[in-house]
Amino acid sequence: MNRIVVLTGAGISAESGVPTFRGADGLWEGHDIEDVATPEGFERDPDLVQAFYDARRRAVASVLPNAAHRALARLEGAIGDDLLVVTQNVDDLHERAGSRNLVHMHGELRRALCLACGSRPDWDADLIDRPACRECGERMLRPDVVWFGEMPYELDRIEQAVVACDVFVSIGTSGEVYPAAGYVALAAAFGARTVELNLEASDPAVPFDDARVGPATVLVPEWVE
Ligand code: BJW
Repeated sequence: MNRIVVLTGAGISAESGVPTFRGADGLWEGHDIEDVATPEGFERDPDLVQAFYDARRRAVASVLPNAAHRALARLEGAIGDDLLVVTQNVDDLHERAGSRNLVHMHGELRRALCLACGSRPDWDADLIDRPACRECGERMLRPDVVWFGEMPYELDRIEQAVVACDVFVSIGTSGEVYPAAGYVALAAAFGARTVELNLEASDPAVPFDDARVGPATVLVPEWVE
């Protein structure tokens, strides 16, 4: 058995037209991270945060998966559940490309989270309009995304897969945000071969066995084939 865990970040969706977070034209430009990606920012100005995520939900709906997303879906088609894709992205481009064994550790734009009852209904409308929760009827919906200081989703499942994998591949992530940034060291400590595919060489202190530099739409299909 050849178990593979692929961790993806904003870089895999960049060539689909979704801005990355920390690039020169990064998404945070014009917004302080503290204002739009923390629970405190949401408490201070919920309308600003809902409008920010409504705009991103609409932007993602108008773009398409690229060759990198499709290559990972092909790999899953070939090896099935021996591939787990762990994405930090809140877009749905992996599933639209055909990936099914997938964890959205930082949540999903296409879901809302009800602060009253905890349900996570599918949601594609604007949240700034303060719609009622379909489960409990309260108007306390927020985007179902993981902000700084909040616990990412499915950490047990991810860590079990990371320690058990033979190959760990990091695609298009800056490695600045934990716990995701720590998975390469964890995989290496448990004997996995580690590979990075990124537009820019990342921190040389991070222990990848193989680091390839270039765009995801070129490197990922090459690595998969
Ligand atoms: C290409 C490309 C192309 C471009 N082809 N490549 C001090 C030390 C350690 C930790 C902490 C600390 N202080 C605070 C913390 C914890 C904090 C954290 O990590 N902070 C750091 C900033 C220091 N983490 C948290 O709070 C997390 N929760 C947590 O820790 O809970 C407690 C806990 C305890 C113990 C165990 C487990 C948990 C929650 C983090 C939530 C992050 N949320 C966001 C927003 C999500 C919603 C949204 O999308 O709006 O997630 S922030 C943002 O960053 C988003 C991303 O998923 C995440 C990572 O960004 P990513 O994907 O790496 O994007 P970029 O832009 O940084 O990089 C893009 C990369 O692509 C670059 O490398 C480019 O080169 C490359 N690229 N084009 C290939 N074409």
